[in-house]
Amino acid sequence: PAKSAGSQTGSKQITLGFSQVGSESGWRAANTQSVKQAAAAAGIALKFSDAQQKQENQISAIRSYIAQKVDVISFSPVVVTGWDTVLKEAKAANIPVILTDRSVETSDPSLYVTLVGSDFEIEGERAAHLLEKVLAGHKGPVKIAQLEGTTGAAPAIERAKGFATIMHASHPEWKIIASQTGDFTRAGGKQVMAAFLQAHADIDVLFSHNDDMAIGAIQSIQAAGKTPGTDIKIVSVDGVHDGFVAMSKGQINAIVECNPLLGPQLMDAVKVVHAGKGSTLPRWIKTKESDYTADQAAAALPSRKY
Ligand code: GYE
Repeated sequence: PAKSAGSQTGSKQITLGFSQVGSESGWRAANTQSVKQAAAAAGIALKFSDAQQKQENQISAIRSYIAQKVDVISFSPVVVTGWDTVLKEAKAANIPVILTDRSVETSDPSLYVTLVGSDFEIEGERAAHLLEKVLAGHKGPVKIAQLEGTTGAAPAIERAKGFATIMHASHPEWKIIASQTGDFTRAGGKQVMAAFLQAHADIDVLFSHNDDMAIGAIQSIQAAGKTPGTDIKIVSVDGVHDGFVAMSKGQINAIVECNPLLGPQLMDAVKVVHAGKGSTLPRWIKTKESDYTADQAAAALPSRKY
């Protein structure tokens, strides 16, 4: 029989079932592309489905991968809770699970092998430290509005937590006066920011859990007759292309980079797990990330990879 692309001598091609969160943001688009490209490059047969930010869709995708007897399952869990039942089904079928991007809360650590993704709590702390730089020289109270990611999602919970830790430890003058989810989308960011601006005349800072919501919020800030980046300082997370464009225009003041290009590390982990060596992997495979302020944006833009 003909050998499939990328397979080692005599070994059968690995099939990976991947359940993506959705298509909510520029980050997600880059992540999806990275997973597809890395699977092709590694000669791994990829079954891919988009859950449109709905947990029930992810659960059915995982069940269908179990029924199809894929070799490995990977998914980026939309929220942290509610996975034990389906993960136990995968375990019973002897199909190893690798989490990517986002983590789950579970009382049974044997239900997944490893997580390939970022440390979102540290990202929240980095956002607070970037805000310290952005506010350098500012005197007096700072009123902060926060656009949260999808409710119950690891990056929303942990970015808020990391930011609050630094705020409570070092900044009695900072206060979060409004905080709501914009579901990680531009439309959500725009709509929620418009409501924030109606309710509060005096917002100094927007902390947005991703660039897309910040970009949506910029439209509402402009519509309210204010200048984003000047009248309201903005710090966001991701570092997608359009975020960098907004930052190079001074509309976003600083961005915490969150790397979506997880495909190659995921495929490496898939191969190790498939070879039965999953126990040699760390429980958490992290990615390298940087911080950027508006003065660095124009120079960094041409070399951005997503
Ligand atoms: O920051 C956001 C996306 O889970 C890290 O999800 C990811 C987040 C990312 O929608 O843009």
